[in-house]
Amino acid sequence: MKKILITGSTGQIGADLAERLREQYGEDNVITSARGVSADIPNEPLFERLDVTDAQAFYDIAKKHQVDTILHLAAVLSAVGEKDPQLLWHINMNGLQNALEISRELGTALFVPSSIGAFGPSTPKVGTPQVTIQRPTTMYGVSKVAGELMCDYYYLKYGVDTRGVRFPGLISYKALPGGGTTDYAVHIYYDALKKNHYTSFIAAGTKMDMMYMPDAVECIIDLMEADPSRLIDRNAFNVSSMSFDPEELKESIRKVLPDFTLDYDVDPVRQAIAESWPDSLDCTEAREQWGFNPQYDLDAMTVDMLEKLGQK
Ligand code: AKB
Repeated sequence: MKKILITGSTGQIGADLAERLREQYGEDNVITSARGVSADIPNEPLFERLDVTDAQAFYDIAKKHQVDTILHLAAVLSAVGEKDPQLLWHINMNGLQNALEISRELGTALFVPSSIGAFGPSTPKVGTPQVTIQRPTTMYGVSKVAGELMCDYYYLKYGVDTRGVRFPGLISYKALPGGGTTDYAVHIYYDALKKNHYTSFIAAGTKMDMMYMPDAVECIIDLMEADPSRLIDRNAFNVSSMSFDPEELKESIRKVLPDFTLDYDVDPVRQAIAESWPDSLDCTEAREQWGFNPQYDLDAMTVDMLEKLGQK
């Protein structure tokens, strides 16, 4: 990667990723972009307003900055998608189609995140393999499976350098997530510091894969910098660094805040989504093909989250 365009850069991943990429590749080589509906559009010199469903505008920005890599993060998440599946399909699939076509025309590499949402109730729940049954029951999942296949197709048919991972729930102190099922695992830290209490919309006993954002950011860089001759798979690699349910997360927080309490007001929509997803992914292929090596486990993440959020 030398010159990089990030779409959806004001979202949860983009905020951390842009900062890290500027450190590594230089300020002039990271172009951030987002639709501009958010109140806090960043005051960055290389920020572009971009609706990824506008093919011409997307192409013009990629061409103007002569980027060699597109990190396509703009997407609607799982819980919002269940409220408005048509909107999700429009943004996630038309945005992806544009990213693929632009990558084909301009010869850029393309990173597209998939998700644990690409799996469904008939997928093996524990030690979920890289290649397995993918019959998701959410529109988010449908778009992720279609997206993985589209990216593979463009690689096989046109030689576009597409790469992707299946992200688990991502936890960050910099930006809040925007309407996913795993969001409880971020909100809990904010409420732990503010109220020493959290009411979870996900039920006790519901395990999901998770990862701390610094590891997710390194994961994107490592995959995009990986020697292509080592990649047997491309779209998309299972990645995860921990798997827990709300009770295990509570116990981890209690090691730092002993009086923290947790109760439940379960949201049936997000609970059903969570139950349809795996408990724990098998990440062997990511480790072997490009050296996936996350640094944070649950307790290390909890200590860092509470410290950094406390400073904020
Ligand atoms: C969501 O919950 O929708 C996302 C995801 C796991 O892809 N965080």
